Amino acid sequence: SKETIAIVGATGAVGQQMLQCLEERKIDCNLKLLASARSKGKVFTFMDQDITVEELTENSFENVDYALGATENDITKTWMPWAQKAGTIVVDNSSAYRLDPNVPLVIPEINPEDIQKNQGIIANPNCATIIALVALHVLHQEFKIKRMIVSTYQAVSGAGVKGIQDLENQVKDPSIPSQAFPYPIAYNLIPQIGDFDENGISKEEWKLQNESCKILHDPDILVNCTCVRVPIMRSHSESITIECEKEVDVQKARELLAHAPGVKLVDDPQNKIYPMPLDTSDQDLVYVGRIREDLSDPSKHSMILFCCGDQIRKGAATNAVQILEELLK
Ligand code: 2RA
Repeated sequence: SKETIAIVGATGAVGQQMLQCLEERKIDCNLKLLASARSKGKVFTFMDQDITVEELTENSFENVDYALGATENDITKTWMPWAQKAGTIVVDNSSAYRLDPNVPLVIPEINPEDIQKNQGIIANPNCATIIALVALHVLHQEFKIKRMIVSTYQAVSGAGVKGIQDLENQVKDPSIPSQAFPYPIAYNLIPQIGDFDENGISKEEWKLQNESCKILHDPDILVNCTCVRVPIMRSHSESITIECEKEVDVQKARELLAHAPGVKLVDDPQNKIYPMPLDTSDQDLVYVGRIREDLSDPSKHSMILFCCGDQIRKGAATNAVQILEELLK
């Protein structure tokens, strides 16, 4: 019989993308769409069937085999116990459980073996982490990364539908105030994503450090990250310098990336070929380019690259659905 799968937070940017990914990847199932009371009754189509959004309540997970979580942390923490009580296995896109030692944190191209260790919850990494590590994984295997210095250029979609609306509104009328950001985002950059700690490091900046160590099973990786919100709709871009244990070989790096899972090598700068959000949006690959030796490091242990990936797809929904596919095998 068909599995019953629920999308929790079905009407948000990520929840809607999860629905599209399930259909694209032909995951035939009994689909349940759960959301807040104000979305109850909305109808979406899945596999040519009309499905009506139900209000998320304590009993929503009865007879649900798997759930894809697409709600913010505080909401996720209210319904997760209901899902666990019902025996539903959850792939959660919030950051609530990512660092919990009992919860696998998974990018299927990197550590799929961790999925089976789950005790009911598998966490989907942060979008900026997924996009960076899909690009870096093969380089870590070859050169062993000691430290990464990252600047991110994060799309407004990371702040959900409100973030998308802010950019759409302000491009037409810059006087319209932001709902999702502390300042106007059109024609601007905001070097803050999440609250700052006492060291002036934002919540988003800590995620790359903490999640990379867990996903790569390497507690020694050091990350220096600056996360910036940019007026781009749905793709995150990242400028990354890696300092490695071994001497780096840029040609070798290109060959590895050309065959790396989830990666598209887009690297011919002389011909103006490099990753850009307009090319990466609404598809699942992480584009990697601008690969070059870091000539500021005389030890030849450092290399620089630039990558872009769709935040709603590979940065969230697609990665979660890939984890679900592994669970369904
Ligand atoms: C953001 N990565 O971009 C965070 C959450 N999606 O806002």
